[in-house]
Amino acid sequence: MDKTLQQPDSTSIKLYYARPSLYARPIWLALLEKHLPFELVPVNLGGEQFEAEFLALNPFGHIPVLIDNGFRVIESQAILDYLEAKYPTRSLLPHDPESLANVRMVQFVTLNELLPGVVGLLIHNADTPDVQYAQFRIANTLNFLESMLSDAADHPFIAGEHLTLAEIVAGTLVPILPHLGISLTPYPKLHAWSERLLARPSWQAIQLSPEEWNSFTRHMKVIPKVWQRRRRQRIQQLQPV
Ligand SMILES: N[C@@H](CCC(=O)N[C@@H](CS)C(=O)NCC(=O)O)C(=O)O
Repeated sequence: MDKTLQQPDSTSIKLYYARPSLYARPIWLALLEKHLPFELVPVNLGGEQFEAEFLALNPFGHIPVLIDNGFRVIESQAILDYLEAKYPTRSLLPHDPESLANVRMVQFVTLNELLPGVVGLLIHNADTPDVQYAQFRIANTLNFLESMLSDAADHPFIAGEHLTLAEIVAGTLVPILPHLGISLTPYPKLHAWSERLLARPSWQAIQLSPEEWNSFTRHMKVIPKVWQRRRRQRIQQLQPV
């Protein structure tokens, strides 16, 4: 057996995360779907990400960070690729070019369109052009995702029969939209897909309570501005006088 593809021992994988983090949740799901043993290390995003100990792990001060047997990986999509290459037994990526392209499109459209749309909706005030643009980005993405799904019973996932990184990434965000007041009813295939994912043990294991969602949406109104201020202060401190 290729030594680089072996199963980890029970303590070798550590995931630095926060329960509601939309970037960390896909990693958490991938570890569960791959049935890998791992340890969760909570990071308090109220400031712990700016402490020297954490900056030594990720100089950009973001979660998620994955440590596997001493090897450090930052950036959520790089972590997903690493896990897939290192632990391919329960594969989350198709090999045929068209399915692979579909999966990658869904991953990146989710991160580059849907996620900024959702954040825009949470941080801006109602009835402003910023909110209208956020709503447009969300609806545009949901229409796109709806077009990527099929009604066929043997095609329950974006890439067909098997769950992939398309579900791991888009499936972290789409099912929470109803908590943010965005109904999935106009998107019947996406709605059914979302319900299928929510019924899986891995999705249930990472489920947040209504209180956690409320606290997350309240925090999102202020916390990105606090992070930005802390980052500017850090850059000023680093500048030569
Ligand atoms: N591009 C990074 C983004 C990670 C990111 O922005 N993480 C947020 C949590 S959801 C964070 O750590 N925020 C704290 C901060 O920016 O200070 C990735 O994909 O991993």
